[in-house]
Amino acid sequence: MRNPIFLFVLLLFIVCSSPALVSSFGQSDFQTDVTTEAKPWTHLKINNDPALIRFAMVSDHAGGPRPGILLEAVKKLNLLQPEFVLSVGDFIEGYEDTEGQLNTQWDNFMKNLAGLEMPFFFVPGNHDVGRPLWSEVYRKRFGVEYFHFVYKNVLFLCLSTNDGPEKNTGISQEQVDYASRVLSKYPDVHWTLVFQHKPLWNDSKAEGWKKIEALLAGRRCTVFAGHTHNYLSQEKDGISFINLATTGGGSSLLGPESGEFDQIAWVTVTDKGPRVANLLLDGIYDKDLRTPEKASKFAPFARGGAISVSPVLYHGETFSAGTSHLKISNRSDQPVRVQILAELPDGIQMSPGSLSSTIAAASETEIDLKITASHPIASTDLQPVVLHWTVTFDSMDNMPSTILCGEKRIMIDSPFPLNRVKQPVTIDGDLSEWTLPFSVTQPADVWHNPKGWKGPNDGSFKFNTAFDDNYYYVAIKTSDNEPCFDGWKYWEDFAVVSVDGSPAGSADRKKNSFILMLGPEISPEQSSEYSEGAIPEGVISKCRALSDGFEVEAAIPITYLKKLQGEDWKQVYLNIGFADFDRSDAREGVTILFWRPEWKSPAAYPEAGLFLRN
Ligand SMILES: [Ca+2]
Ligand SMILES: [Ca+2]
Ligand SMILES: [Ca+2]
Repeated sequence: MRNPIFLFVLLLFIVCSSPALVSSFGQSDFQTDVTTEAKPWTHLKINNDPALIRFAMVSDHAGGPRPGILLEAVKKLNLLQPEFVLSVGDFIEGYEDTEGQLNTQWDNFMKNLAGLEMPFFFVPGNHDVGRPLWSEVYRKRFGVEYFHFVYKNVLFLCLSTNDGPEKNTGISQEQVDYASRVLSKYPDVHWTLVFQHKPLWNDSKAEGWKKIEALLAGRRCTVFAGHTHNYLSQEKDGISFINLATTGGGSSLLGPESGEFDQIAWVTVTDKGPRVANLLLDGIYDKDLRTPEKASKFAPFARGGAISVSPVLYHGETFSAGTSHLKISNRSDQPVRVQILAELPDGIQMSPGSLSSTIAAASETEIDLKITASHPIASTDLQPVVLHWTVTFDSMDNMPSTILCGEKRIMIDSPFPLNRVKQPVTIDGDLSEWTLPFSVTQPADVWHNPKGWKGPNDGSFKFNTAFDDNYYYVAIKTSDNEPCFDGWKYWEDFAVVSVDGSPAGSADRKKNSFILMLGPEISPEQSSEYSEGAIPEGVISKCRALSDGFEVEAAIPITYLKKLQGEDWKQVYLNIGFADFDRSDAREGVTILFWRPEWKSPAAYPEAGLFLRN
């Protein structure tokens, strides 16, 4: 094929006859059959610049070490597949006086590191080289304590911060001279990355370091250290100084905000410099994060079904005492530790008040919880008892324990009298004709996003319900830290009113129920579009926005109840939910706070929300 014209024609033929080839993007590895003008992607500037460097870092492993962490880090580094791994020292505990003892420690460390699939670069810490003998052992294994390498035009300068007299903290003049020579040799590298154990930039007496810092001035440079077991990122004179947390070193593990956590740092050197992603070791999982086997073990607890409580049911206008039945089923093949702490409403005691026990594999436990009021409490004021539960599956194979937690609410419930209205009701969104004796400061259910409800100041409500010859009424006033009425559907505040006019003993009392969505910016059309069940003809409602929530009045024609139960209708089931969206808490999202368990919820019970005509 020596004819260049033939070759050109052949190429042209190949390009024109295969729309799959996206040669115009210069992405010869990318092929597709999408030929439409609109594309199912944003653009094709694929992030695959061969100049990119992607490496990982580990931090301190000594000082009260947890040796299982390094093994875990090695597994997780292999999952992440960096090009290589850097470190900032303190690999072994040190503090031994013989070469043999030190070598035993190194052998253990190297054994744990052996599974790492990519190169690992050693930068020594005070536990590794902080005494002359330790330094001697280190050099026998690793040759030098400070060194450099250049990779893809980036200078990696690895220093030793235990290079003072007698191997105390400091950087010797010899090492300063070395750094100076290296920096002069590579004045124009794309970036300079410095790795050292101690963050000497915070040490005013670190003379050797000060000289190196002066040499770094004006360079595109990032400096990494460890030692403090406490993450801190600082900026000084255009240089980033990053102090990593731990990878197995002593730590209270209080979490990212306190800087105490086990980590891998993932560093990508781009054309604009390094981008650092701090990955919590506990946040990296392999593909078997959840398998059918694990799902069957944890799901009953995760969904809350393994722990159940019965409601405390009574009759009368005040509550004084009752019993709830708590049942915990462990269907897994290992014992679980269960802790339960009760959050009690004012004036309520529970015995026992807390529970801490181990439930054997494939077994269950049952316990009676005696609930008493220190003085009779009006039914309309009663809030549920909240049981905060924690279930721990202890670690089986040197991986973190699985801790699940959640809440169960014990409802204290009685049928309520349904009264005639005290004075005529006008459906105008103004509740001045109403008293609102029902107070909901602790919901029975927090729907959608349980963590999104921060307590009564976030969302609570009061309501009342009554009837006259023409209508059955509901009036609600919400209290909200952040009223929001300009969203869409769930992304704004509104009330959910569920009504069931079925007669007593009805086989399926949900069959005749309907749900109204009522909010200041929710139109009747919107309400009927999203509501469930057949809304009876003639329902009227009005809402009014307030600075701290909203008010709702709704009237349902009494014919609805008469049709289902006859002229002599006797009862109605009611539930009310306050759907609260707060713009400043969009992360944890919308919550629906239900007065009684939602009728479809597993926590529902037949007597929930029953009103008997008075
Ligand atoms: Ca009114
Ligand atoms: Ca709120
Ligand atoms: Ca709100």
